[in-house]
Amino acid sequence: MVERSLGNPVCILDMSFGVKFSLISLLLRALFADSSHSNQVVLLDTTAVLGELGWKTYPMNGWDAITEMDEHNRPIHTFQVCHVMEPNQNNWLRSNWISREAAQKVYAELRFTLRDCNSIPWVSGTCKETFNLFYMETDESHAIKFKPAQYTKIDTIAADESFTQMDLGDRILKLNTEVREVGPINRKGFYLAFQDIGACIALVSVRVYYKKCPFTFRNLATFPDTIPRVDSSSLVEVRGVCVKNAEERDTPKLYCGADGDWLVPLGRCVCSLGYEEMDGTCLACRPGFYKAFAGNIKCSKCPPHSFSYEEGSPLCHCEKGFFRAEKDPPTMACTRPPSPPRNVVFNINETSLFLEWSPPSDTGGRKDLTYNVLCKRCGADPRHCELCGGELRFVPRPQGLVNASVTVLDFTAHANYTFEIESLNGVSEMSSFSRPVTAVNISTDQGGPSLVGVVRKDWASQNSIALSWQEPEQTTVAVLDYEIKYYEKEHEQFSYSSTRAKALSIIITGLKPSTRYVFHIRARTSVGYSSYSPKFEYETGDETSDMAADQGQVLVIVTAAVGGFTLLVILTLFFLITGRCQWYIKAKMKSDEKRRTHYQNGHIPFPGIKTYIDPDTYEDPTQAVHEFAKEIDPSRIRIERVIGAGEFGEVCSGRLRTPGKKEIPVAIKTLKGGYVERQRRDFLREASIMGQFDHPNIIRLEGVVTKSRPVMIVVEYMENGSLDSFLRKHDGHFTVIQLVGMLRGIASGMKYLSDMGYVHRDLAARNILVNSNLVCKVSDFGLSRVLEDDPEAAYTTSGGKIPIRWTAPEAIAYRKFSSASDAWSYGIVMWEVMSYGERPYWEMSNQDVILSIEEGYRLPAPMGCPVALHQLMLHCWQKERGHRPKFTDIVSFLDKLIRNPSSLLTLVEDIQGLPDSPGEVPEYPLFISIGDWLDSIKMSQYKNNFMAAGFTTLDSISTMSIEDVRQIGVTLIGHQRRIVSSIQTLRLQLFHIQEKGFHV
Ligand code: ACK
Repeated sequence: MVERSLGNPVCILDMSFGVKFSLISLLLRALFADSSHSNQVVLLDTTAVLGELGWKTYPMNGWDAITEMDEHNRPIHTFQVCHVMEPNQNNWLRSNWISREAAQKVYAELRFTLRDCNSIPWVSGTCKETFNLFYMETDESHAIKFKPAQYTKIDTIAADESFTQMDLGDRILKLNTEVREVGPINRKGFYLAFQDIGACIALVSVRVYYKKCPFTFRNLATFPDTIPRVDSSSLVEVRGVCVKNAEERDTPKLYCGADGDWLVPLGRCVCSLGYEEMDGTCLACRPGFYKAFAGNIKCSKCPPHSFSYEEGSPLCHCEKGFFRAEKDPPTMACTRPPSPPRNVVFNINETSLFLEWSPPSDTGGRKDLTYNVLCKRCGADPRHCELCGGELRFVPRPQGLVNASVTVLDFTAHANYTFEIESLNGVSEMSSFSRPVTAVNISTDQGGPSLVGVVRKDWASQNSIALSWQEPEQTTVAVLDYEIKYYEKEHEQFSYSSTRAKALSIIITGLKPSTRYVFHIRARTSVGYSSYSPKFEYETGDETSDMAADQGQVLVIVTAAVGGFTLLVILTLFFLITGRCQWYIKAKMKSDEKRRTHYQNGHIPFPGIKTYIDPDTYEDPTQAVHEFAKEIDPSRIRIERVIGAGEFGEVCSGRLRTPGKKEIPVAIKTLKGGYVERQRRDFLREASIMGQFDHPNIIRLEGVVTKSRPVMIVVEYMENGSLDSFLRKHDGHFTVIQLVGMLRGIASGMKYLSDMGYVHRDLAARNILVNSNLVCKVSDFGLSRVLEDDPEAAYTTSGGKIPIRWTAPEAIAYRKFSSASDAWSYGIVMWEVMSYGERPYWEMSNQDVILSIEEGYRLPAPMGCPVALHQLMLHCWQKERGHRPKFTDIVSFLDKLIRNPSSLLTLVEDIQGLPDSPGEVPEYPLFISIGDWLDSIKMSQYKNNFMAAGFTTLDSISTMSIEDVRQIGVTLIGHQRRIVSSIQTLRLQLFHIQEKGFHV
């Protein structure tokens, strides 16, 4: 190992490097000083090693270790080799053992300069411009002898830029940086080795690191340092832990991506009772404040008549004399019992006493005011009272009165009563003070003594009771008539009835069967009413009690029934004869009607465009197939290869001959033997659908074979198979314009389908086929019926389930499939295309996908995705389905992009790096039309004004002033301001985007 200082050059070329070391050291310090790698864990950094590096060289005179001190007297370790004059070089430099630590995937970043061979005279043939990087994994951390054969090659490293003698003269430094993945490494550590085979290199620094998702706070939860998986397509799901004084609302989760980025925040923690959120932590509420619910709300001031002395109070305590009822929310002021009622007045006649009062002057701060009325009967001395018995009736009731009045019935004549009325509210029970009442004394002088004694029941039927009573024995006054009062025993307080009788008996009719009634009777005399008789309870009879009813009536009923039955038989026979044809006509009409309404239902056919007809509306599915698909003679088909397995049988490729035409390649879907009729129908259903379409971006049906076995569907052949696997196979191979071209084709096919009123329901890259010219065509028209007819089938179709990741939320939630839900799926297809067949939402579970969509999460832009395309995706994924673009808008937007390819130059990564909001992803406009923009600021009513004035693009409005807005007819000043302020924001965003070459 050679370590030496600078002033000792061994050859011209060494000297060339020597001249540059001070430059390199300065540059290195600068480079590393401002590069922050928060998601990298460094295992080795030669620029940070203070002592000797101790790396080994083989042979000894191959690589040279040069250590220079920087201005802070810290060593800078570099290695150089430059034996370009001598042939057959094989110089090795080996690092020390590097511990793997927790890494699953390790990276080595090399910085080096390399001399251009052409700039060195006389070296042609021997001089090289590359070196090799090797590694060897081992658990042994020292004393390993160097044996080149044990090392595995990682890569040949070439310089992006080499320097010449002239550069040296001009003191131009051309430093190369190359990063390589080391491994896979499963042992405890490894060595790196650098093999030179005759180049002129200075290895200036080596940094070895692995990536991690760094400890982070998100939604009041902490997430630990997490090492990504080796497999870059799968994410690590990490559960967060709530910060102090916070609790889980939905399990907080993040996913750690391969590059050490945290993705897809789900769930959250919320501050507990008595704590509020402040800068990502939960702080205790101050005294005088409280927080009664867990959640991200602020602490509130204690409500009136309550206080809190401590910090972190979940509740405020009531002041003395104030209370909180059990069901009172903590946000409510503390309250107290009400003052007594005021101004009691009464009104008495022979039968009833009406009491009325005014509400209390102080309700105690509550609305749940009620009243209780207590009755006392007093003697001549009002101090000697006793509680009234049950003889009095209160309507509606004596306690818990909501209105400030009550009617008292059945009081005794010539008596003194005292009624005490108290007011109560929800906290009266809590107060230990005695309750204030308002009392009123009333004497009932109006009534006379009771003249009626016993009231007898003579008989009872289901609906009537006959009563009788005795004539009063010794009365001095003449009885004019009797008043009979009665009510259902169970519903006493609700209502009563009364009737009059001149005689000493009465039949009361209109009663309910098997019901107990209470009766009492009083006499009306020339000097007024007597008191009521005592109460008598009698019950009406049940059905059996009417058995003795008039036999004649029974006979009439039986005769009528027999007659009715005969009539029924005659009528039935009549309908049987005439009804069959009626039924047939109706069924036929229904089927035609169904077909007709399908056109009308929410879909207005475009003039000149055919409308899709659901084959299920045909009574006979075979008729539908033959209406829309040609029958092919199987002798014209030559099957060549099996290319896959379909839902119903093999998919083959082959050739189709048509007389007078060129033979064409076709794909042939077969229906495997042993099928049941339903499977045959479902299989051919796809042909009935496909046969109705004629568009360059919809898979073309050549015909069907139904009259011989096997049953077949013959379609055009698509050389590149399905789009998802095609893209995965050709990861990164296409230009953005090519990808946009594919997307445009799919959108155009979908526009055709939606114009025809057909909803696909399973639009996904796997259901798009690609031909040899990269033309994409929509296929797979099988799923829709299964999903529509059988609610269970959503989970049991060929794919197994409703395609959650591709399906719009309203279609998942309540099966609202429409062209707008197809637009959502189209957005997902865009994402699949731009990520070369990545699985949407990666390894997240379906449940998590649904949840995260609900929470507003949307797929981020795939790497290298132009802003304009991600915008369009986001537009397709609007929650409100009416806000999603129509396929016709999508096609014209993509056309614009294709016509103006510079609009695709700005990638989402570029925008995210804009300087406005350091560390954060700035919002870029999610609108593609004036209409969307106006919708978003709730100014949709002005769409026509903008259009009429010629403002049709976002570009065009960016310079509008308040005066311009006024001139196009926005008269309200508030609306003018809102529009102009939104334009200003938009202008800023557009400025950034247009700076980078993007135009909406
Ligand atoms: O991904 P692939 O190659 O494309 O595998 C599937 C397989 O058959 C089962 O569906 C392929 N396939 C289906 N229809 C066609 C077609 N019209 N042309 C070529 N390949 C097709 C599909």
